[in-house]
Amino acid sequence: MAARVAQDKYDQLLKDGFCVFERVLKPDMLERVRTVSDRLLDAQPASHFAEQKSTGSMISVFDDVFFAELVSYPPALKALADLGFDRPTWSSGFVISKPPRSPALFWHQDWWGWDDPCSYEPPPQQVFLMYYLVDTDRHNGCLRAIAGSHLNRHPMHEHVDEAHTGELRSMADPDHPAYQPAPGEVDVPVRAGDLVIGDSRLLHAAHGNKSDRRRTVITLWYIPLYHQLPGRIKAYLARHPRPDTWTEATRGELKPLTAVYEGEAEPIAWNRTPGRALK
Ligand SMILES: O=C(O)CCC(=O)C(=O)O
Repeated sequence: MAARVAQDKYDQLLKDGFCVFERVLKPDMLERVRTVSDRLLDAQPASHFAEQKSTGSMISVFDDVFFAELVSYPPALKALADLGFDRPTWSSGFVISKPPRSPALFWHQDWWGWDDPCSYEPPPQQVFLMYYLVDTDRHNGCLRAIAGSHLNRHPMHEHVDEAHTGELRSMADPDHPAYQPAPGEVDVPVRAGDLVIGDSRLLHAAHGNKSDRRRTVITLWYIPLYHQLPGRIKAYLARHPRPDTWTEATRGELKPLTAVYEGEAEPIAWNRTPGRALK
């Protein structure tokens, strides 16, 4: 990628909180990701989708070690390196799929280290890499974002202080403001195989899926500047419990992406609620 284009994407990530890299998943890899994701989705009981009515599904990628290949997929690591993140680590990921004719995903942000002052500075602590497996638009549930909300307080913050509550996931109150349009929101439609990279502090949501087809996204969480983070955040990330089926991948292709911390700091407390320091 030309240095100028990469710089523009980096600037957009810092200013707006997200940017898009086109056609990152090659057709054969896209097909393999679809096959594995569909298999996991087809194996879920109906109760899973009822509990996740707004999200659609929430299946850990640790359920299939195939995803280690996606986590270490060279074109994705190249996109991160183009942004200047050439020593990222990786923590977790999910298969999030909206069934046909399903409702909107609530507004939320995903950062969990709000107690640390670095959370109120521009460089991203954690980024999502989202791969949509079908072309998306307003009709089938594309991503929505409130540009700049990773650094600046927005009225929506008042409504979704506590992210990902069971009530929001199961859509206990469909009239809750978290499901409504938000001032200044933008749609982020993409083509299957494009890669959306975004700051975990960004307020984002998704339109409902009004189509007859499943709309799946794979969200993977990376720590782009792990080596620069405070010890207590590193200590938290370096715990990474993983199933036995991932041991070989962790020692192999995931080794360069695995957080290691040898300092004395205690892991930071998990806190998903932004503090008043948000401008
Ligand atoms: O379903 C979507 O389009 C977005 C998923 C999401 O918000 C997330 O993974 O944090």
